[in-house]
Amino acid sequence: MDLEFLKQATKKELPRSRWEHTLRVAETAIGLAKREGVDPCKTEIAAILHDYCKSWSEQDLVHWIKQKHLPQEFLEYNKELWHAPAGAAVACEKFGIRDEMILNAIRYHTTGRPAMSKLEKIIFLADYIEPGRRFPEVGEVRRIAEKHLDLAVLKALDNTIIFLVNRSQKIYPLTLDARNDLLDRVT
Ligand code: DGI
Ligand code: FE
Ligand code: FE
Ligand code: FE
Repeated sequence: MDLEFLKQATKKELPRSRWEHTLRVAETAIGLAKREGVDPCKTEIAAILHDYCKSWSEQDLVHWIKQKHLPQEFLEYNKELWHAPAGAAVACEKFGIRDEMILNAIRYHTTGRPAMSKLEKIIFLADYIEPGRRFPEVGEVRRIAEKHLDLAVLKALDNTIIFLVNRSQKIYPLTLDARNDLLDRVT
């Protein structure tokens, strides 16, 4: 699949601010990929497509989750999660991407999961620390990310879980599983 084509298609699909976020995620992710010995071409494709479904209506996302037999339990959790599995399905069906490394990086970029690949961690982390992110906790995660991929992903998961708890929101079990798994790996 031609990268320029993917870029133009995604740019058309997203509002300007979300497209600019996508470009910053790609740049951040490629930097991490080079350091971590991960294929920068795969990284760029995953980054460009990661939020492809972000501006879809709730109705369209529910339709895809049902139609494409994505995990139905998503529907019981935060709507913010839905664009990630939908994005992986679109990458496969609309753009013909069959590389499971890329599809999983898109699929798990919001929730995380246990035993994430390096590419999955890179997309998850780049999404969290790209230079447009302004929340107070991001600086610490950026600093950790300069040296330690796992510790930075762990900190981002901690922060997201705390954020959700403080807002009395549900936490998708895979996010808790991802944190538990990383804790075991880093200690
Ligand atoms: O799509 P983006 O805004 O670039 O970022 P994202 O795909 O990482 O979405 C993150 C949002 O999802 C963030 O505001 C927290 C929210 N969220 C809701 N429930 C959960 C969750 N994030 C995780 N990791 N786990 C949840 O259960
Ligand atoms: Fe996202
Ligand atoms: Fe994220
Ligand atoms: Fe994103």
